[in-house]
Amino acid sequence: MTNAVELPLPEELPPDHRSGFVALMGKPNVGKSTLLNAWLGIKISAVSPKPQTTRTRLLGILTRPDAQVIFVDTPGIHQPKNKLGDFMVQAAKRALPDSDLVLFIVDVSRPPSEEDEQVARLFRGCEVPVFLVLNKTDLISGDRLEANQAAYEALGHFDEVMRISALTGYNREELLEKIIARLPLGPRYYPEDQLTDQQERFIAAELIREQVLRFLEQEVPHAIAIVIQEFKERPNGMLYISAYIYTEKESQKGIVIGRKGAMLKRIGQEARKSLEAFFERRVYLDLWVKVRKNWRRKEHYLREFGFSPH
Ligand SMILES: Nc1nc2c(ncn2[C@@H]2O[C@H](COP(=O)(O)OP(=O)(O)OP(=O)(O)O)[C@@H](O)[C@H]2O)c(=O)[nH]1
Ligand SMILES: [Mg+2]
Repeated sequence: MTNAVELPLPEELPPDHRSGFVALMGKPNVGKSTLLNAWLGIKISAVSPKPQTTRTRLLGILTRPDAQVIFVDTPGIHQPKNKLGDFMVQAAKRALPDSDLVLFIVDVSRPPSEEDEQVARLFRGCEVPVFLVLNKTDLISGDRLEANQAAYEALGHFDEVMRISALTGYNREELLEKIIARLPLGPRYYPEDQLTDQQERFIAAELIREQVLRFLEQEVPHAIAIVIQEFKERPNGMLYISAYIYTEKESQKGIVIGRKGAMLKRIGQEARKSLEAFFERRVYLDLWVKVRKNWRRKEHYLREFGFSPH
């Protein structure tokens, strides 16, 4: 009798297996998170038509027999107006030194702005390959597309330039193949069934915040933080999630709740649908609205809400 435990054999990977970290960088609202979700085939990163949707760095892991690509979704780089903005821009910039390849994602339906130039400057002297990804080609064609493309290409030296549409799928797989071909030979860093480095609670909070961004206007959605209080599976298989929606002011709390609670109900109904789709089971969602005065300017609140520098 021995106590020896039989260890599983290391996975058999082909000798030309490639892997690495691919940073998705760019100014807000160009489609970074949309592209990540499309490649993974599941929504793990919040998407909205409003700028500054993504607030923290998050990994999306794509595993195939021949490669493992670890995408790093980052907040859009912009001129920060508060401590949350500082945190977001720092989180985005920190993705650069750790990456094996960078995707500089732009919205080619519009000409470059000062923010695009700011992002392009980060890549100067960068040692890893940088691909210029011209997204949203479904919105533009002809001479305007040519002119915008030329203006983006003038922002730096790029190892690859590609027109895509994250939304329609145009050139999406072609770009993925080009990315993989540029990655170093290497092992799988994560188990094949792992999709992200974030916990389920984080994804749940983001799916709720996505609905807040969808239904509320102007500054209100940006002044929101979601904190999951309880995340439990009930014996009947239903997932029970309760969350606090924090606002910065009493007036914003009123807007989130809406007349006779109508807005909160709407947010809750839509969030429940996307939570059920993600977790593949029935969800009971309990939402509460609270105020944390000017939380985006206060270090201790940022930490409490999970935006800590490390
Ligand atoms: N027409 C069109 N719209 C797109 C495309 N890709 C993304 N969008 C839209 O652009 C908006 C912003 O998309 P996001 O993926 O949230 O952009 P982001 O770059 O992650 O933005 P931040 O997180 O704020 O930095 C959403 O309304 C998307 O539906 C595309 O290829 N074509
Ligand atoms: Mg995003």
